Amino acid sequence: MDTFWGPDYAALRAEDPEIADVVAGELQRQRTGLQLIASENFTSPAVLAALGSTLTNKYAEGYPGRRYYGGCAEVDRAEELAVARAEELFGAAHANVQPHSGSAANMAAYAALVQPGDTVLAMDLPHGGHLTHGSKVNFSGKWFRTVGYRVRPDTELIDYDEVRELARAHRPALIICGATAYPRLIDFAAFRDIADEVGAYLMVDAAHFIGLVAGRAVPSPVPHADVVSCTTHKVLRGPRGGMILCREELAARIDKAVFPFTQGGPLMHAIAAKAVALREASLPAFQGYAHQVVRNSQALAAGLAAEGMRPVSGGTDTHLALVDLRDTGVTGCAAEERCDRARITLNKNAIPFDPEKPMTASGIRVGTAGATTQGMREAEMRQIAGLIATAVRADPATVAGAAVLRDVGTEVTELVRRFPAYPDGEMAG
Ligand code: DSN
Repeated sequence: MDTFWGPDYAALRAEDPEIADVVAGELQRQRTGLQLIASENFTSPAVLAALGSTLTNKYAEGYPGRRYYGGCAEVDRAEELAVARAEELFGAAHANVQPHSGSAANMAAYAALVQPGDTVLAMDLPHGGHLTHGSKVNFSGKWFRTVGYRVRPDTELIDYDEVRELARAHRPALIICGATAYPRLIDFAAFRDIADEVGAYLMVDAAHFIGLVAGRAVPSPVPHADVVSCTTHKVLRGPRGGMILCREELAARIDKAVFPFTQGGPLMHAIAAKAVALREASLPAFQGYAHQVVRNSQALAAGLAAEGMRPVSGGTDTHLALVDLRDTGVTGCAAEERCDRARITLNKNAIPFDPEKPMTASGIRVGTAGATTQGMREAEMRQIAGLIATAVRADPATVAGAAVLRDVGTEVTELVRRFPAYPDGEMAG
């Protein structure tokens, strides 16, 4: 019963050398560079094993015990374990682990809670929200009447007074909080109070910070929200995918909204991998990890501030920092490119009230989930802050700047060699 037919890189190399090169090249990139994208992490070998398993072959439309296909006994066990582990870990009455992604989870949550044309109040994308929070280029902005709230210009914190005023003025059916580029804690109780005052549902998009909730490093939205949507691949360190937690009364509506309304067959290999990640996140070591992610983020933000790169809102309470580069005279776009040449992967990001277009942006976003998985701590974060600052100020169009970026790249390679991602994961073939 312990036979395992897992990833066979030698077979991939023999059958499809072009894709084998991609897989090997990406592993090499992840191993030799510094990964600071705030929404990424390094999954465990156990998660990868479940992802690369024959569960991907199985169709299982429906839910455990009520599938549209035969042969689902094994995958039923995987989904039951994932659901039970999610409910236990987050203290949620109900979990749905089938959403293929965070965006798919959000679409299902909309489908369960509101009707096209209803008013939705959510955070403006340029202030840290997400495409699915009402962007005009997304279903959310096309099918719903969306109203955006922002951060305050002085503190760069969510303007709860504005949220309440907008809620009173527009009477939304749904209020969404949760963000992709907001470094501070969100006052879920305040949002609950506002939602109750206007009779709206409250949905918390916890995609970014659900892993910190699992590790007890930040407060949980679950007691306050009607629905919590999330991803499983960020700080939570699972496979790429989504998940929804909700109150018992909404369980049937959420399940129907995921399947059959917005999705067909679930990705059973991904669901098994979610179960593995949820178990890992329930272990005591994960709490230490989550707290270290936040300490590292704070150390990185402080280090960048010391280098003349201002953290938006003055710092961070979470796994990410948003950094205003205007004092350096370098755009977010240029900074991303320069860091990339120096083997530092991060992303340009709009800052609140950004004078630049989104594809140029005045800021960068950095996150510490991956580096912390590698074992880095505050001392390395201070070193990384110096490396980022040096890279951002080095103009690759000049001979001197290009040399500086090469030197930073060498230092990055030496740093990550001390903290290898996948140290035993040699590629075969
Ligand atoms: N793309 C994700 C992020 O980087 O935050 C959100 O969907």
